[in-house]
Amino acid sequence: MADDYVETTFVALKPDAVKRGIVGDIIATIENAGFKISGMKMVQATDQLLEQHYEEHVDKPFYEGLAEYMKQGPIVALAIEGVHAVENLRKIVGDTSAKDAHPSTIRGRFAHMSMDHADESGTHYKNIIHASATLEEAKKELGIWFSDEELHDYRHAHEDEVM
Ligand code: FUP
Repeated sequence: MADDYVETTFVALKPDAVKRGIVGDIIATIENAGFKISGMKMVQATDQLLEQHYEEHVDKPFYEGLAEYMKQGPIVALAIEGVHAVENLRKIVGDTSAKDAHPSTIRGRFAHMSMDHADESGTHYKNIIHASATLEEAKKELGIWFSDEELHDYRHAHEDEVM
């Protein structure tokens, strides 16, 4: 859609979301807010994909545990299109720390983990979902997880009723 405000962002439902069977609920939340799914697939993350995706974290002490958690099972990769999609999805997803996330957000609804607990117990910091932080990051991450053929251009009912 040719509109400067319409963006596509990258969302990943992490292995804990898939294993807990809450994928449908999370996708419904995103769809119910009026967003359009322009790409969706289940992927087993690899070291190569994660090193690209978490480029800024690769050298940090928590990276090894983060990568281990992200490889515990398949993730659901989503390309989500809508008005100010990057900012809106971050709002719907909630604070990185599930403990601090508002209870109306996806992280607040489905998790309560704190980073302190994860660090002290050696538990992975399971926070359900990822959404790109900036438009530049969204473009980079969509390129990592999707090929051009996997991103679909179609007219959604929301383009008439919501957008
Ligand atoms: P977000 O953009 O909300 O996904 O958060 P960040 O890019 O800051 O962090 C990426 C992932 O690393 C988060 F999902 C949580 C994890 N993380 C840790 O496990 N420990 C930390 O100290 C910081 C982040």
